[in-house]
Amino acid sequence: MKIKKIKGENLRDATERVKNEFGDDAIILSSKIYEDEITHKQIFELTVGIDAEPEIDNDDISEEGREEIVQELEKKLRTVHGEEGVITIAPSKGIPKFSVSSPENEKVTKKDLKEVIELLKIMEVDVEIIKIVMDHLKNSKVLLTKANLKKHVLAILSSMINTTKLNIKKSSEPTIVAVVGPTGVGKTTCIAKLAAITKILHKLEVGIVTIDTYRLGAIDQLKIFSEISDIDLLVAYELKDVPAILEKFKDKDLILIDTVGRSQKNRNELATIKSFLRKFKPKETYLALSSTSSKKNLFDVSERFKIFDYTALIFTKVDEAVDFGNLLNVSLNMASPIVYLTNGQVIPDDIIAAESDFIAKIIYSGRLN
Ligand SMILES: Nc1nc2c(ncn2[C@@H]2O[C@H](COP(=O)(O)OP(=O)(O)OP(=O)(O)O)[C@@H](O)[C@H]2O)c(=O)[nH]1
Ligand SMILES: [Mg+2]
Repeated sequence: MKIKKIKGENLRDATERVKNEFGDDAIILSSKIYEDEITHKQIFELTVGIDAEPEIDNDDISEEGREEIVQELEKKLRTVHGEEGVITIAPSKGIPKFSVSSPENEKVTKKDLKEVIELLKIMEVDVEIIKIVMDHLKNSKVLLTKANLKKHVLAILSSMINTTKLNIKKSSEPTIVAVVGPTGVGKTTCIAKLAAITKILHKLEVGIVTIDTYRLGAIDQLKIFSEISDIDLLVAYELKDVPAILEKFKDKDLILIDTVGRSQKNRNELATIKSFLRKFKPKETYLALSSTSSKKNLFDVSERFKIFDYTALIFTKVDEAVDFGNLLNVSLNMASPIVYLTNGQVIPDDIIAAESDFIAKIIYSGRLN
């Protein structure tokens, strides 16, 4: 795709110039209004992308052949999960299914592809990622019809979304999982949900450890939950408490470690949490991020929290988010899989095990259901 900047006296003028010069082929990527330094007149500038690809032509392939290739491609794109003999800590909810319902079997046009680009931009998907999606679409353009375009975009998005599961082997060693993250993102709530699911749904022994002795009321928050749900809770006030805690919880299947929320900018405070986690040696460390945060903030947090060597991401508060492109942006940027999404305050209901198809669907639709 070639990028060009077209200027005009006003928006209509600039748009007409784009049309005259490039016809329907141009995709408007962004617009800017500024004052000319010499004339002091307002200038409307449009940045446009010109697609040099030829028209999409899929006449050569029969209907049956096309369907077969589509299925084969989708099979390849889909991430395969699951391992025998392990218990996956996942909520009981089914993942909502989505349907593709365009009856037409016409070829896609450049306009259809432009609409996909616009939609992904609105959903805050990174421009670089959109380019990859479009490249994939172009590679399979002989297969594309109006009816299956959405299905293809979803399959491509899904193939780019890396997810993982919390698998527990019922063995002599407890599985230790820590959750770290900035303040107030929903770490403790998420831990309570995971603890309740592990106990109630999977009938496993679970213990919670909190190292949050800083925030007023933090211990009480978990104490109340622990009493209601009959789940053991221990507090690590100092590093030297850790061995005794591990000894007490040695028969648990899962130990969840709740950490104090800290700003990503405060290295000393993060280092203190790190020194606790070094002692606990968690098998998994999850970075909890709020889906409502800006891309800039999420990139900064996920970069600075790298000191914890986190193994997966939890996106909290998806129920409050207005779009979901950042789930893909951050996960791809940090090469880190997504393990859970949390979608509300209710314990233990509001948690969803991450599934690439589901995340692709919410990114594309901008809706949770
Ligand atoms: N809407 C919504 N609210 C949530 C979700 N998860 C947590 N919350 C709310 O967010 C607030 C903060 O949750 P906590 O679990 O205490 O957050 P935290 O990260 O442990 O906070 P600190 O320990 O203070 O850093 C509470 O009001 C929760 O009920 C979610 O998925 N959706
Ligand atoms: Mg907390």
